[in-house]
Amino acid sequence: MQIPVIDLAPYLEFCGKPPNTGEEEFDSELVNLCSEVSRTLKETGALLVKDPRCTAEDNDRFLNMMEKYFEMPDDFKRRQERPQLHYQVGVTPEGVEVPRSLVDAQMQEKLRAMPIELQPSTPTGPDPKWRYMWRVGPRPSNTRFKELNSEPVIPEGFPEWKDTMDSWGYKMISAIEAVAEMAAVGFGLQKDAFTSLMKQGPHLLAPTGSDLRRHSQIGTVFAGYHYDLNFLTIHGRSRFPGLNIWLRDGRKMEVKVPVGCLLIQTGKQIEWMTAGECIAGMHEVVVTERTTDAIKLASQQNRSLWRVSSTLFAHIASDAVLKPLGHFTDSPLACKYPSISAGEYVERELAVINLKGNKGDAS
Ligand SMILES: O=C(O)CCC(=O)C(=O)O
Ligand SMILES: [Fe+2]
Repeated sequence: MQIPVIDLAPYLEFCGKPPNTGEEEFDSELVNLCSEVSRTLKETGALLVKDPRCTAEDNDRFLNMMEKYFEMPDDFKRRQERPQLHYQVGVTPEGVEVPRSLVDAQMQEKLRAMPIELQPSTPTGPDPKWRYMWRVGPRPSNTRFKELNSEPVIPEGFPEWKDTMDSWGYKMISAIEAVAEMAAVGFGLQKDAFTSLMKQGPHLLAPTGSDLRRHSQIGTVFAGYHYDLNFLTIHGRSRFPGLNIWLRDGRKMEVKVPVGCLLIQTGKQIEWMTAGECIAGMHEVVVTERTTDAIKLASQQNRSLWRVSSTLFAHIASDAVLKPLGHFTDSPLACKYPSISAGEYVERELAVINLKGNKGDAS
């Protein structure tokens, strides 16, 4: 099975046409496109999109800067560490974030029941990847969740930082917003059912950085098997492959993002709002043969040997309530998804994966 590539251009063109009252009727082609988006998210937890606003050049500019950053000495990078803000801004050093599968007994039980060839790699400890969290978009002036909505951190000596991060971040959020609208229509909800709750959300451009000079052994787990705790995640193309995803039917798939395309993954917050119609996509990042091939090529070409991901976590606003939306309130599974503020939900998840003090309960 291949994940289809959805070209967002026809949808964006329609939405950009004047007069844009937000009330226009979609033609049957657009309705079909929206259904394909929601169906693919439901069946695979992933989607490839092409957005004319997000170019391969934008992605490259971002990756070049992040490679330069992750190549800096550890003590320089640790100056951007903000554990007191739950690492939601600045750098997260290697060896901090714990993959959910390492600490969640229920998840471990499900893993043991999977056929051996489909089981994920077993992480032995915290992830060896670094990460940088850069807040994108307006922050709420008043929130119950200050740590999740903190001032951004800018490393010294990177004058292009803010512009590069913001421009790539805004572009990827725009792509997510289009997908979120299309998914809402496809799921039979109001077009803005998701996007209205994303306003002032703690969206994070959150590239991971993995040092392939130190960790290049096939089977090395950079990010252990987990789901994302946010609404939808979007990734530009990484220069080094390694991401495996699990489809809803249990099949494991190595993801190949074509040049100029973006990968979308479902997080726990869309699962909540659709009462499990769509479930959070499970995934891991592991060194594979394709990764080592890319390492050889990069070495020959004298390129950076840091694997940088172009990951952006789009969130529901911290003070908004997560609950099944619209007709999903009538789902028999709705009781599994009780109302909770998105910020409280995020804090509970962060505690489990070691990013917030006072470990939560993983059950
Ligand atoms: O490094 C990557 O490609 C993605 C890592 C990931 O799954 C995450 O950051 O949640
Ligand atoms: Fe992830």
